[in-house]
Amino acid sequence: MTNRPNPRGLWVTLEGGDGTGKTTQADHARRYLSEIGRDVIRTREPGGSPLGDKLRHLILTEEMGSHAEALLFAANRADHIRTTVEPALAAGVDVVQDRYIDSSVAYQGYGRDLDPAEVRLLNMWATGGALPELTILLDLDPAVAATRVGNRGEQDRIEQEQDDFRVRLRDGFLTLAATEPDRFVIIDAGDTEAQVAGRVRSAITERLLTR
Ligand code: Z5A
Repeated sequence: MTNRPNPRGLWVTLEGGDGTGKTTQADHARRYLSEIGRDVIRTREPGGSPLGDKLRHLILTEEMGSHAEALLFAANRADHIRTTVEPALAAGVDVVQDRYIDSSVAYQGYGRDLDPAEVRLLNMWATGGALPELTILLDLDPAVAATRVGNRGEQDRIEQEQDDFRVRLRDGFLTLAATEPDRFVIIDAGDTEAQVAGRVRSAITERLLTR
């Protein structure tokens, strides 16, 4: 598959607002990489490690200010990268990851009241500057995404945010993608699951061929 063999695993993150289909597409991506004969793990943030899972529970259930929230996401990420993601990549295993630094910059920065540049800096410090080779941004009209999430029933603390937050969030993600066009691929997530999965596969294949 690769024309220049790379001993490190491929690190792919999926980003976007809630309800854009990241979890669904992370499953497809993991299955695709496995089908083409690659070792792959799937992970997520918040969570992704034993400590991360504890922090996930705190973040999603406790009321807290923006600074505390940003710091807990960064703490989760620092642990997740060092205990799960980096060891896998170093062993040649691909990592398909649901959310990463871009989620913090978009949610805690563009969506809330923190400075996006400061949120990015905090997270780059926490992770030693680790960035994925490919970030797939699933872009979807916030109203459609809200309908998808609403269909699922009970919502967590962050999912209960209002419409203007979701619009700021989407614009924030698109700004991030425009800033790093080599890392990001923007995919229209409004089509059927199978169509979106096809686009995700193409983005991964292309990245494997050019690394
Ligand atoms: N957060 C943050 O603020 N800062 C950070 O740094 C990080 C996270 C890392 C928890 O995340 C919250 O933390 C999240 C962001 C914040 N809050 N919000 N809101 P989470 O991982 O628990 O939740 P999520 O990332 O938002 O995932 P989600 O709500 O489950 O959405 P999703 O993974 O993008 O979508 P999905 O579960 O794959 O699909 C949603 C539904 O749509 C489901 O019923 C699917 O069957 C359906 N679906 C999927 N694809 C399609 C298509 N193509 N057509 C129609 N229906 C579809």
